[in-house]
Amino acid sequence: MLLFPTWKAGFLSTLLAISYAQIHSRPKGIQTLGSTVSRGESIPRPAGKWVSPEYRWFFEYPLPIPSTKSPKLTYTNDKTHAIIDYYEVEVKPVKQQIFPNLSPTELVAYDGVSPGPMFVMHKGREAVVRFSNNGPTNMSVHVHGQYNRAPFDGWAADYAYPGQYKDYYYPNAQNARTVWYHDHTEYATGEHTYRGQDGFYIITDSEEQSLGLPSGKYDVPLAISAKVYNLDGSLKFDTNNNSGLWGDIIHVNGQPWPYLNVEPRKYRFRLLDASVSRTYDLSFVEGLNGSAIPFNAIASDSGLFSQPVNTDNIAMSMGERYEIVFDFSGHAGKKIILKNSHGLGENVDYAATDMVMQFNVGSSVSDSSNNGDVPSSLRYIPPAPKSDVVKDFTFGRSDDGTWLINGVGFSDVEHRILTRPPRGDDEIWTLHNGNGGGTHPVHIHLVDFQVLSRTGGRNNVLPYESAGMKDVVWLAGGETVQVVARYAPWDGVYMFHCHNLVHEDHDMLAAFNVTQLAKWGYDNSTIFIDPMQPEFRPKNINAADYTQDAILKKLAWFYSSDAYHIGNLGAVSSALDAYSTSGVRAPTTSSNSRSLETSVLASSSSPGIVSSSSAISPTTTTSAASKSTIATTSTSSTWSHRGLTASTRTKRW
Ligand SMILES: [Cu+2]
Repeated sequence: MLLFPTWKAGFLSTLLAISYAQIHSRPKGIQTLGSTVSRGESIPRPAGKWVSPEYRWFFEYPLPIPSTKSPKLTYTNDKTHAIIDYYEVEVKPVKQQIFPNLSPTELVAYDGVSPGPMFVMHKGREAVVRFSNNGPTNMSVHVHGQYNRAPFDGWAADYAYPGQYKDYYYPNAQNARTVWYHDHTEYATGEHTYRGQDGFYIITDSEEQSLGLPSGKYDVPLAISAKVYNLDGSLKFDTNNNSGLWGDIIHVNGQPWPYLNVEPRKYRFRLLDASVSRTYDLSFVEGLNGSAIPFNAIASDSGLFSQPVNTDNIAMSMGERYEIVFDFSGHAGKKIILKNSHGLGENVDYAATDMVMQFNVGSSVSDSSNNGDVPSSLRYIPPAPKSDVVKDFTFGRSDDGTWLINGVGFSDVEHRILTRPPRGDDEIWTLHNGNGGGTHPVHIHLVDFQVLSRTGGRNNVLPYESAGMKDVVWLAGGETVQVVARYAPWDGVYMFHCHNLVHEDHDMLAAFNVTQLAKWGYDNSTIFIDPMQPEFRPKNINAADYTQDAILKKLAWFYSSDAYHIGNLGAVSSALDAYSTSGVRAPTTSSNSRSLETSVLASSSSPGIVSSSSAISPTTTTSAASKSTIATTSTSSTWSHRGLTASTRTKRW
């Protein structure tokens, strides 16, 4: 048996000391923790390896809770009373004190806070968020976990330069879920996110609210990330020869190893792995020889499970979210540590990367509402659809060190659209971990999927992976994973990629094109399929666009575009259901999709600045009611812009 007496008597009192013996002796791989935690007289002081300056303030600073963003104004349509909430976020540099003994750390963050302000969206209320780039680098914003139309999905080449802004139009039409927003700029997503551009975006709905889950101050988002610092307190971005950036300083909501004072009752925690490359195996432990404390996992990336999953650990990779309900009621007056296990996957472990944060449990409960048992039934999730369409994607490293999907990267402009699912089709994608090994959290934009199988590696689907719908699946070394999704509700070009952001940026990012189904009655005048569609591109910041009048006009213009209208969405879903069960499948390629792709390729290989001649001219000349997405052959459109005239539309679609 190996022994690692790594904790020394330290300098602070009353906290816990952790013996690493059992942790370090475990074989590699994901396991339930049987950790050894001993109560000592002093703070645990890791004697292991540091890359950053040694951090010594464990559990001394409180967990920051992101503030909830408020809309600046709200648009209401006169006729339909539909609502669009309008928000403004500014990307800007900020200095944040991370090390108490070093200079503040320079970040570039949403509203100058990292993580950024938290959006709490109510299902059924659309939103437009204007992101203004007053930072030093390009910016593209992806709301990860929501089916945005392609021009608002943060396409990597659709970036705003410093001094530009972009309006992102969001549907908020899906079931309650923990979504997050982060930068997605081509070849720079990792560094931009690392330096501060991420935040929570939560969708709630009445079904979720009726469940009596812990809410308000008992519903806590926890974004976990890992970073490296230089001696002067600045961030160090070292990708280790593009293998990964694991980081030795663990942050929760931007604060290294924080504490949270809790009451002895139930809490809902929304866990997010916001790290560049670090995966986690999380568990809660208390006291000497404490074993992992069971809790209920209730949701993952795409919302609530059908029923809670009792577990004593959660293994998660980058981009994944898991929600849990943890009950502190049996731990009054105690300290509970949220731990991470060492020896996991491809991680490089450092002195204190096996600790995340601490909960100081008080002795009394100030509010006992929503503190009952987790309901045994949380929501209906349909069984995984059957499909005989199986597509293979291999995530591997080429000889020159580049990370690719089926040998293709995002810089391979002519080939990066790897597949063309017909709109509404159910497809099984088989994801293989290929050359070069590595851990690849695979994120597919647009869809919610179900994890069907995992062979090799861990060789099983974890109970909390199969209990709900997801948008990221962890493809660890040696593994093959199958996921099934319906490629809906929108057509258009979307990305899928590895969420190890170092891999993504070098160059494990590709695309798929959900193709239209003209023969099923879809209106071919529908726009939004080109993520580089000119009128939605970023614009130069100018005061005239920020007046209330200009904003309301813009919102009316968005509303008239009929991008998401709920009534139409219902019709789309019904038509897709009918299509999907009809057994008839449309061709997988068409001249239409090909010519669209030509446009995408051309626009994304250009510098991308929108000239003033193609600047947006808000119009509200067509009522929404006249623009049905379904069952019309109308080609009328109020949209006129460079490259999408009526004649080219006919040719392209
Ligand atoms: Cu990867």
